[in-house]
Amino acid sequence: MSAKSVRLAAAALCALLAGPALAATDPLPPVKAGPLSLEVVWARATASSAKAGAAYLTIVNGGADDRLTTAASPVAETVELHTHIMDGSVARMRKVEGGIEIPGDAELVLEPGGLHVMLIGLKQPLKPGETFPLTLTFEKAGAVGLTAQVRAPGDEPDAHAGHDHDHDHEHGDDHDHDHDHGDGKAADHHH
Ligand SMILES: [Cu+2]
Repeated sequence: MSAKSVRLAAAALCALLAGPALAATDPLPPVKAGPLSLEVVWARATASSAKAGAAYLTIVNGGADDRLTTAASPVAETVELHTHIMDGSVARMRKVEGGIEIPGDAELVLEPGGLHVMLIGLKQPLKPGETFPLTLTFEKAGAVGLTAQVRAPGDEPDAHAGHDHDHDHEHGDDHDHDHDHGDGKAADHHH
């Protein structure tokens, strides 16, 4: 190989390596299970020391009521269905007993700060750009095998893309200031 072609090859390799980090992750096609459509299945990237992670998705139900009863994934020792509750001004996670209700003819979004699939005892860090299998079992629709995409901060889907972000941010700032004199437990809320 000539020196020139080596340089070209190196440049092509650099472009290849830089590409995925800069490009937004396109969601995988929806997975259908009876009247359910399971869309934008993703998880937050985790630090190498993290023992837990969380996965999210959008469930569009074009039929009757159903219930998400269990979840499983080979990347974690235990997978639970969680929600967040407010304990005073502090958001805490809580396991959803009996599963997550999936109302008929409606769309349910599992997202940061709300309902989520909790991955406990991660066997390896969740790295941006990687995918992992996630099985959700519904009372009526049965077990559905999905592929979750690990997304970096800044590449997370926004279920509220139509909302006014500037307003949300201003509100969030006000909230922080109001609670400056409060407790330090706000950090308890990891996702
Ligand atoms: Cu949780």
